[in-house]
Amino acid sequence: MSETLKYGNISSKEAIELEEKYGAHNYHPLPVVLAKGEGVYVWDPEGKRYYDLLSAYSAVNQGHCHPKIIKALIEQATTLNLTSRAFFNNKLGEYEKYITEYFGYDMVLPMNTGAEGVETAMKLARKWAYNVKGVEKDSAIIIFAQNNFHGRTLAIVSASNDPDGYDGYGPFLPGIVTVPYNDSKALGEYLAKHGKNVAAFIVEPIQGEAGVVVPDDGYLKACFDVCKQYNVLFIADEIQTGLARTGKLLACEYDNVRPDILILGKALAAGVIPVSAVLADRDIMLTIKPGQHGSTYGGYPMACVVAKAALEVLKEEKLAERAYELGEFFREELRAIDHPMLKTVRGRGLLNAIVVEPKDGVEAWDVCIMLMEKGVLCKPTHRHIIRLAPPLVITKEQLKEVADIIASVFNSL
Ligand code: IF1
Repeated sequence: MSETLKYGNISSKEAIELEEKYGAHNYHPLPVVLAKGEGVYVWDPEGKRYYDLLSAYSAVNQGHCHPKIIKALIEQATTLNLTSRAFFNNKLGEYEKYITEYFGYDMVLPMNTGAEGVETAMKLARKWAYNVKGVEKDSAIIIFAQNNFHGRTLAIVSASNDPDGYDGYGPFLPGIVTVPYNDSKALGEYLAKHGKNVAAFIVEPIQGEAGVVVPDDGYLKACFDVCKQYNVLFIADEIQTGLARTGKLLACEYDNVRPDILILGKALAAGVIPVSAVLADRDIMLTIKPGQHGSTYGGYPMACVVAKAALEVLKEEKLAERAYELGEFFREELRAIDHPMLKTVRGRGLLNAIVVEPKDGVEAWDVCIMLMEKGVLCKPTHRHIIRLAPPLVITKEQLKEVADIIASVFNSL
């Protein structure tokens, strides 16, 4: 490689070779190496600039290296880092007050990754089922929707029906069942038979990994209502859909649903550090007692100040409203692309997907490679779906440029 380096001290080629040789092969990334990010842009080591249309799966809603959030991080990093929860720290309580008032819940349980948030919600649901609802010992059931994606732990992949997610990892966690997504009747029928033992129903308001599958209006509300009928907790995994991504602070707002347990992650720390949170009211949250759950880093001072800044930015920059309006504009632009390989455009706010009709061996992956060459980064899911989710700080002009690049790629096929 004779190209001169603009960022860092190794080339794209060297970076890829090192990962190939020394890293586990549990991913298949696009052949692009990122060395710098700012706002909606990322750069490779050689200095080529790209639009980021993935935002680290909606973790970077506030944009790369947001100045206010990075300032909070640096100030805290040079003051106090990890304390563990063996002691109190002077940032946690303030953050807990802020986030619970922000979302309208009594209490929060802080964790780090999304998967930990989902695990926490599952544990809470079981505790609540035994201690409050009165389900018989060891017989609580948690219902998931088919084609879900909630993370990678053994408990969570026990609810997966994607062989890549679960195959070879058995035996699986008992007490889990699935019902079809976007089918509140199926949920109701299951509850009519087994509702007595059901602790919770866990659902993504829009299924991300399944390909940005938007359910019918009223689906979440109907599920919520039937859960109430059988005294079952309605749990929303808003790790990907929450925090302004879909044009509302929470995607559940589209159906006027307030989940009994709300799980947040990803953009809660703007892609800076892993921060997740589980929110609920006291009757649920206080079923877990001291020593019964936790995490070394959960609620550490750095997480608290970064998450608080990340939440403030959503409001200060009106990112939910922006995502709503820009989403309408972006889908309109994309729908105007007239090409037989572009089958459908769907989504809400700035969580969108293009469904590609493969032709002559050209699949979503190949389209993503062509977009990458033209300076737009996105990732295919399921061979025929391309997810489009820019940081919410993107401008209308930038979005127009992205739509034009996408149009030019389709028109060259
Ligand atoms: C990867 C997918 C997206 C999530 C929801 C929990 C989690 C996720 C709704 C777990 C995580 C990520 C994980 C990431 C890829 C990505 C993803 F394609 F795998 F499905 F976004 F669509 N609930 N989603 O979307 O959060 O533990 O990862 O913090 O590489 O696995 P986590």
